[in-house]
Amino acid sequence: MADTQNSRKAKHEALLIIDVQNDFCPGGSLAVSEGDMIIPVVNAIAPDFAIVVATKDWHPKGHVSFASRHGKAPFETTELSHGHQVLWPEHCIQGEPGASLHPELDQRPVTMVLHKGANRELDSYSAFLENDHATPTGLEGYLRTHGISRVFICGLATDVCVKFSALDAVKCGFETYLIEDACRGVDIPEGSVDSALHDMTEAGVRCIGSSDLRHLLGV
Ligand code: VGL
Ligand code: ZN
Repeated sequence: MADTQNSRKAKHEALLIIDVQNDFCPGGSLAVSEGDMIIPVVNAIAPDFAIVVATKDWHPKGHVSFASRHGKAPFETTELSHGHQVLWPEHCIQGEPGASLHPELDQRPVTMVLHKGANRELDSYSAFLENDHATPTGLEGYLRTHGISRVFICGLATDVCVKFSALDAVKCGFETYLIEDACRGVDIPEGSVDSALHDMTEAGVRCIGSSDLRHLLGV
């Protein structure tokens, strides 16, 4: 393990672990294929960072993103006042087991847990801004307070919350890296993961593998 007292930790870099929750892992209500396979990778890299944020999708019952609320089927879409909304199976309901971080995720290196999507009428894919693209979660301020200039992103799902978090990280001015082998996607419709990787790269996100990390961090 790298989390011995004298191991060096990256000081100006933060790790964002997006939504590694039971509902997004096999057996969960919105399971991402192989979602749990990223957990050993995340556990291995997190101790290299002094600042580690774990986000949780955290919806009240009857959330606006739930297909059941609209009498529609999961993965259909609807228009809301602030834009287009994909409708999901009910997932990550506040306080329920599906919303817990996966039990195999090592929470010891985590310095902040951020709950998002708690507004019943507004979804929040990004860890930085809710889906009105205006309401901040406070994460930018937390990272700036700690002198962070580079963020490394991993978690679930590549084509939803990971993608929007990475795009907003770039917009906030952070040098932004996606750790590809520490992410998995929903991929509905098929091809969504590839197009998400394309969009992120276009926006300036650097896609790396976990084996590149220690060299980049200089730890
Ligand atoms: C997510 C769909 C709905 C995610 C959250 O964490 O990627 N996906 N809510
Ligand atoms: Zn959600």
